[in-house]
Amino acid sequence: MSSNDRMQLKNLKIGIFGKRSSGKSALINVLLGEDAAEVSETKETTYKAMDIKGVGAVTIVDTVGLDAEKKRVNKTQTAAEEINIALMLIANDSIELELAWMNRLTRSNIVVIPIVSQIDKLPDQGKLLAAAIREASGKEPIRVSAKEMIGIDELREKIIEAIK
Ligand SMILES: Nc1nc2c(ncn2[C@@H]2O[C@H](COP(=O)(O)OP(=O)(O)O)[C@@H](O)[C@H]2O)c(=O)[nH]1
Ligand SMILES: [Mg+2]
Repeated sequence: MSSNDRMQLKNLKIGIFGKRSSGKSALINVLLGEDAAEVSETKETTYKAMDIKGVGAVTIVDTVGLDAEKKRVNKTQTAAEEINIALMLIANDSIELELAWMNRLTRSNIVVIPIVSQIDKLPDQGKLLAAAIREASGKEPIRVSAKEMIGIDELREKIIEAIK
């Protein structure tokens, strides 16, 4: 399926990727604007409907951690095959696994949006980490904090931009 074909799909799917406890579920909650997803590790892939103003209904696909056991990561791989846009959350400076996934997703014509998450925990609000990701991937990450509601509007705009 080409990138363009994917965008024609009525129900757009946005996958959330990242290691365990990188803040995937918490970010979904703030994107949804309500406590719809549990802020804890999910056992399998979960799907949540969401309305983005000006775009319409999208499905958010919450995945298990990229660093979970192989069997469960395989489920994440399956989920990756049906999405249009990927949010890749990175919460610390060990970024090799995420970069490898970003490469694979991009090669499958999926729009990847890198995100430095939980920036309220980082001394420089994630600026150094964002620079390292930009250097390695050529993509400028969005720095977010679900807890402090930082970068959420910017992320929403980026998603809308990706859908257009
Ligand atoms: N300080 C801070 N903690 C966060 C943030 N996002 C998530 N957390 C906490 O980090 C832990 C893991 O978050 P969760 O969303 O369950 O991560 P997931 O395993 O990737 O879905 C939980 O205790 C959250 O409350 C954030 O932006 N800032
Ligand atoms: Mg989770």
